[in-house]
Amino acid sequence: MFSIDRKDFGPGFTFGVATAAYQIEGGQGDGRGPSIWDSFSATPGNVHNGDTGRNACDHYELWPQDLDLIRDGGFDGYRFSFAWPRLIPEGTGAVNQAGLDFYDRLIDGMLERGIKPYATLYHWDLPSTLQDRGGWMNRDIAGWFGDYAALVATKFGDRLEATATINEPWCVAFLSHFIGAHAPGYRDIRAAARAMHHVLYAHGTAVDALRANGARNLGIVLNLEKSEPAGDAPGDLAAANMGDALANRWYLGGVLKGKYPEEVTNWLGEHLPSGYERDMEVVSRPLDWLGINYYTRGIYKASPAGLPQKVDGPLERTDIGWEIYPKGLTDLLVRVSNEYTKIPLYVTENGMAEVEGDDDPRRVTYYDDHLKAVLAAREQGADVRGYFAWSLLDNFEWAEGYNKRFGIVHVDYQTQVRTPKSSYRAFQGMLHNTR
Ligand code: IFM
Repeated sequence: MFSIDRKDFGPGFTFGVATAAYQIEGGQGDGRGPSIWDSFSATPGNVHNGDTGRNACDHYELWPQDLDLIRDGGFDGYRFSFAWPRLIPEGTGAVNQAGLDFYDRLIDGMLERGIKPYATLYHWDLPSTLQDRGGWMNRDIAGWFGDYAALVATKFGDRLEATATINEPWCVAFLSHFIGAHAPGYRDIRAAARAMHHVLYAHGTAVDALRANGARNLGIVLNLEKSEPAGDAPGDLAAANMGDALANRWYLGGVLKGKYPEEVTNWLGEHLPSGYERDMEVVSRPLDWLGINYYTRGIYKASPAGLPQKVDGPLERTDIGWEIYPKGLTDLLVRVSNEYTKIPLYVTENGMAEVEGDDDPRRVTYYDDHLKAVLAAREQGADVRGYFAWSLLDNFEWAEGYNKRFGIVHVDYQTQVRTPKSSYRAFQGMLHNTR
């Protein structure tokens, strides 16, 4: 059980769970087009055990029982993502009616159960045909993404509580085009520089398209880390500063102030799209809320290669190796509130990977401590309006395949049987009958 109570958060605070389309849906036979994660995961060596999202949690068929779990847990909201290739199989042009029908059923199913739909347009499953045209490296993606956003706004906007454009642009750009760990798996500074700008230019373009077509309550979801130096050496301090600029300030500064950090523009230099400055007004379109995904901190030391190097810290870790550091969440929420924006903040993801099992006491403690960290941030003036646990279900954890489990509900991937874990029961105990 948690040590805190729903009442501690006051009336109107939203509790929810989060998932993403490619990680849970399966359902590839309805005319959905291929995505970059289908080809990336089919390429030997990219994903643990050769796992793919082909079947995942079969949420495409089993969504009614998944929504029942959300309702029965007492959650107010469900943060889900639309699969772009399910709605527009080639990325642009023809729309897939079966895809529209699926999200109609899903959204209506939420509303019938009293669950508020929090949508994300892009959680990493780019239509493969758009990758063939350069994907996030091609400036035209802003227009392609804007058209897709307009479709979502037109078909579903009146039923959505809130809509985010992009989930975790750092992952879309840097992790996928510079580090190469996620689809499309590039390791190239020019590819990264272009993706880093175009993902935010596409975000702003989508905000315009969503608003023009009647969607309301618009935001973006950033994954932020608490960047800290390994020691007091000037090199470590500089490394932590650059780590912070790359992970946090590029996105916070771009979206909320229309300005990228100079350390990063200097480093990227000629690789950035020329004239990117002219796009910054679009990049920084006013938003209604900001989503923050928080998992851990980053500890940096100077590296001879020039770029900051992450090192392991001494704290207890989750099953994926990330340090458990609730204070980092408080610090980040307060920092964003003090330095960047007064729009409402939401913790749109927080959670931990844990070894398989239905009894997950470490996860109960993790959630309890991070919920207390949210309360501490609110006491220090951060306007945090909601908290979404990652994730409702064990699911396809990208390059880790099905090996890492983040769910508050266990999934047996052979039978697709769902079993609530102790952490689900802890939320249920706190939330039940209070919606
Ligand atoms: O599973 C991911 C999710 O898709 C994005 N945020 C982090 C989670 C855990 O790695």
